[in-house]
Amino acid sequence: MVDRRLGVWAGRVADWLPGDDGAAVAYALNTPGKRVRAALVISAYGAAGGDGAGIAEVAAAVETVHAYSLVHDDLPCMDDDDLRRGRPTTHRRFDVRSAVRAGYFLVPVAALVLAAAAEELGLGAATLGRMAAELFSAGGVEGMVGGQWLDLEAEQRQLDLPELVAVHRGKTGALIAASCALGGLAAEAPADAIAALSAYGADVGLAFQIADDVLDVTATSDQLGKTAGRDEALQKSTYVQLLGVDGARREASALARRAVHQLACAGLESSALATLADYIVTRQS
Ligand code: GRG
Repeated sequence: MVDRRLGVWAGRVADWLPGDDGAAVAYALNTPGKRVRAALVISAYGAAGGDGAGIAEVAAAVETVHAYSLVHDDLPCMDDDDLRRGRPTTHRRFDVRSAVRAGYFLVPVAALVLAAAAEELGLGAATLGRMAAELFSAGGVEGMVGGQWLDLEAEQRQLDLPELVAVHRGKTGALIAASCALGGLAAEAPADAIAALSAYGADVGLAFQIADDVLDVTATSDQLGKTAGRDEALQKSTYVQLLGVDGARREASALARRAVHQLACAGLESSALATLADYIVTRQS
């Protein structure tokens, strides 16, 4: 459902922006990701009692922000990578100029997708405003941008555990927590349910990045669809460095268990969210 919607937006953008710029945006939107954030939005919405098909458009808005972050993360001035989602990174497939522009262009596209989602779900301006604040503050300096900035600033320096938690919660955890909160907001759930979904998301978000640290040393580039061993090459601090592979795996599993427990304590039992928490720490790609 979400892939289809991303494909529609990719087509619109390619019409608006002729040439390589539009093609680069379409390429970034159409590449086949795992759509974990999309699955979290849709499952959180269901857990909060929502039942509108338009939630897939909310999920597409989150995946659009995520797609931009991957394009820019792979640039030579950031993690400088050649492979993403089993394909050449956007700046390798096109060039740095088009990839930089494509990334920036995707941010207002995400806002348009979110607005279209609110209209489809029949949500009012106040709810759309809360959803936009949730998505773009998670994507901003208090979240993803801030975490990425810390991550880049800390290359070649050994971070301690609290510093590493701040990097991981920001660059990866914030958008994942927002995915869950957005599901609750779109269902117009009570504040305590939204807080519980957000707390679940924050824990699985940190667990997701810990699992990523583990996979970077245990999986192959073929399995990951991106270059394995990149953290060591870039001299990044990781959970594996601080706790070892087994210690990092234990920490990720404990966070996933706590995430599900927190939901149960708030009266939000969801087999989909429990399955996703488990998948996030046992995935092989
Ligand atoms: C201005 C400093 C500054 C930053 C710009 C580029 C950026 C903002 C942030 C990068 C955030 C980022 C890419 C974090 C890594 C998150 C992560 C683990 C991505 C991989 O997610 P998956 O495995 O990917 O869900 P797929 O391909 O399955 O969607």
